Amino acid sequence: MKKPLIGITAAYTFDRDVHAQRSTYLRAVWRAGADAIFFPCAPDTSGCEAFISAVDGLLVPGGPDVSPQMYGEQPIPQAPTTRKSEDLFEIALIKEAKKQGKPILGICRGMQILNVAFGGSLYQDIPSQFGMQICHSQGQTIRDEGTHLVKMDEGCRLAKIFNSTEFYVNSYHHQAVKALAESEFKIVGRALDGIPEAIENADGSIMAVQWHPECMPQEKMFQDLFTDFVKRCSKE
Ligand SMILES: [Mn+2]
Repeated sequence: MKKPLIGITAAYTFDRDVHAQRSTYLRAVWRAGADAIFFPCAPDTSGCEAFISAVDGLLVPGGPDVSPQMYGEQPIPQAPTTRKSEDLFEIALIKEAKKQGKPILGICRGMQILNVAFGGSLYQDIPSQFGMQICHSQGQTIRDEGTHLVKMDEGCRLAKIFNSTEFYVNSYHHQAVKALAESEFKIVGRALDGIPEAIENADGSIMAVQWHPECMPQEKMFQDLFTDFVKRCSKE
């Protein structure tokens, strides 16, 4: 059987002038039995069709804040760092993957920009716009330990993959889904303060989580997310 190929968006690191992505995403995809290539965000979106045609699935990873212009808001002072050109490119990739029927897995920013791509909006900053009952920005140095609980809906696709409806996740986000893109998604998992932590669409071709399962490979249930994704990408 042909090894599936997963496209992963590469982010631009301004201070080093490098397009790159964290190796944890690569390792999670490799462990699941697929190969991976990076998609650098180009200044225009004309290459997206060829990019998506070349792969079996799209992984939309973590990264900087999504520009509030993408959902019709002005930036608040707590969310200063955005790159509109990358947002536009990633949204075009997402729409092309959906058009071509290629599975999409979103992680952290990936979940947020998927929601925005289909018409939803975000909390630009959870502490100032939603509240501070639960810490969603744990220290960056320890990435393989969960710090807050997520409760999943019984019977949703992601709960079936995880074989669990309540578990601890790592958490590195100060933005979150506000208005859900209801035409595409259901919220299927939340933190105990109500912040959305997992979304999926009706046919299961798009799933996304707000935490970083790729950083917790010691938890089999989180690697199972990538195994399931790669398996769905293999079906042709
Ligand atoms: Mn969280």
